[in-house]
Amino acid sequence: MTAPARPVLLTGASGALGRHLAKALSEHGWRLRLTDIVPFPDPMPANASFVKADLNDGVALIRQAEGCGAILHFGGVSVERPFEEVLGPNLRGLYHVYEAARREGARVVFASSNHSIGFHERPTGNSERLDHDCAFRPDGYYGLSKAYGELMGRMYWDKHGIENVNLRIGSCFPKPVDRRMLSTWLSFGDLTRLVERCVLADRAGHAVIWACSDNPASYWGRDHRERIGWAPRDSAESWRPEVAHVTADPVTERYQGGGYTAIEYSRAKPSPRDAFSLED
Ligand code: 15L
Repeated sequence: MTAPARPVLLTGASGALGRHLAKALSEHGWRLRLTDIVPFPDPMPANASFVKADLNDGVALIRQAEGCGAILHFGGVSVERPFEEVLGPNLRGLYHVYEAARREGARVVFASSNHSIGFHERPTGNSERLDHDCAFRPDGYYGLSKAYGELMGRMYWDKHGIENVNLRIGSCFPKPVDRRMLSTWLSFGDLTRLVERCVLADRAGHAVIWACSDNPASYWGRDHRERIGWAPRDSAESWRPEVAHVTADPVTERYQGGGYTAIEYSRAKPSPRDAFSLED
């Protein structure tokens, strides 16, 4: 495995995905700058350094990104939270990441989420799988911040030529733990290989990738994976017998975002299925 010519900055290094990537990419010889608002909990990987910083601090990010060829932006609030808690780390933080990338001419790999499109209904067959250019249907303030990040990537590519790959991550955990994850699960191995291709691919432009493993029950179809040369190798399907569990909540079970869609849901009735196209 080749290592990039320039160091790579990883935000959110102390989170679950950040810790995994720091270790895995370091093992492949990558030079890493790690940052997070909380201390890095693991032994420092080879060729890596850590600086504690807040994503609200744009000057700190610019310093950390100096000389970097790519920024893996995995930092910020990673679950649904009230708007005021999401605002600083996720919205202002994205601006700081993109401004740092602009100064360095660095490529951004953005940990977006399925929650940017979480209010799409779950498909009933392969023909109804969602493509990357579907409408954003965020399922809360967290998902909305991810849609904003993808659009920020669109704008920085169109206006400044800053390349970016937006990973609509499904559910990246050691294994699927409920039935929804048979569709949304992303293995750590597939995540590592995906991030490697995002950085090493000759060209990326503005790309959007459904970041889930090769799950037969996936909700998602076309995206830009061929452009970067990635294909997932793992599959959630072998866990099916262990994860039969379905919640009793009709909102959770109806939409792709699962439980996030039901948080503070206040429609008197769900939107009618047969009128759905009228609401797009
Ligand atoms: C996410 O975006 C979250 O960061 C993660 O904790 C999971 O909730 C995941 O989505 C999911 O939808 O399973």
